[in-house]
Amino acid sequence: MTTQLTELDAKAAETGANATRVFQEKARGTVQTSTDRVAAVASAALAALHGVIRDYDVTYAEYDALKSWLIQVGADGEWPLFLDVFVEHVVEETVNANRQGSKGTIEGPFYVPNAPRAEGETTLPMRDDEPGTPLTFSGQVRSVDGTALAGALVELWHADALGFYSQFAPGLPEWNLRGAVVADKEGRFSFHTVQPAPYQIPHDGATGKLIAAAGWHAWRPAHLHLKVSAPGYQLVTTQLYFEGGQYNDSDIASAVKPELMIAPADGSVTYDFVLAPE
Ligand code: MBD
Ligand code: FE
Repeated sequence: MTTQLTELDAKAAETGANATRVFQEKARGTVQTSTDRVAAVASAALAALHGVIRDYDVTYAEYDALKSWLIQVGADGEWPLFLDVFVEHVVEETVNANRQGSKGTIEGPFYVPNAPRAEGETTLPMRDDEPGTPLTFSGQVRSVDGTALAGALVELWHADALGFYSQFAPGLPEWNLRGAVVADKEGRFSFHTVQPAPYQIPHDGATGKLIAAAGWHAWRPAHLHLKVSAPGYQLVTTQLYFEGGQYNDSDIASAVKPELMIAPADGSVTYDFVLAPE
């Protein structure tokens, strides 16, 4: 007998394996880096770790616990999750410190390229009985000089009302709650979807075990993920959060910014994006 799995059967190791595979597919390129820079960055990273060991008088038992935990992160496929939750926010902040236009924030581990695309307006792919409060999200894409960017691409992906992402949890249609709109002549776009729920890091993987062992909570606030791009402009990867949402002030991934708040009224909300030239 076969049993139909649902998203509630999600296992950290399967989610992690999917995230690892998706990352390997999109990050095939290697970066050209000089030996000087590798030596400088790797030495500094190791020196920072050596400093922690000295400062905290780390024992052999703790060193061995670290080793087995690191091995488990890999076995669970959770490097994309762990790094995006605890490290990516500083990379994003550093890389985009001087970029004009809309605020960005981290991409996270659950973006998949080439989602279904429509012109101007779309309803995200969803199940007939998709749970959740309906949400219409629309806006305009402009350049920093105010010009409307006709043909800009707005990609949207988010968790469902139970907090799970399609292609990473079982039982969900392939492109559930993932889609893209090509902005119209006035740079306008509109998505019909449902509000996502907060996202909880899986308990049964290495990342969840660290969170539990440290007594932290495992939640990200409810959020929409977006990528906005147009030829000749710098792509913005960002997220939008719901004003007053639970965990907005304690996001485990440190990715909430005050510029990224939306407050839907009567099921609708608008948010405009501003892109900087390349
Ligand atoms: C998410 O949904 C997410 O956006 C990030 C950054 C990490 C884990 C899950
Ligand atoms: Fe997310």
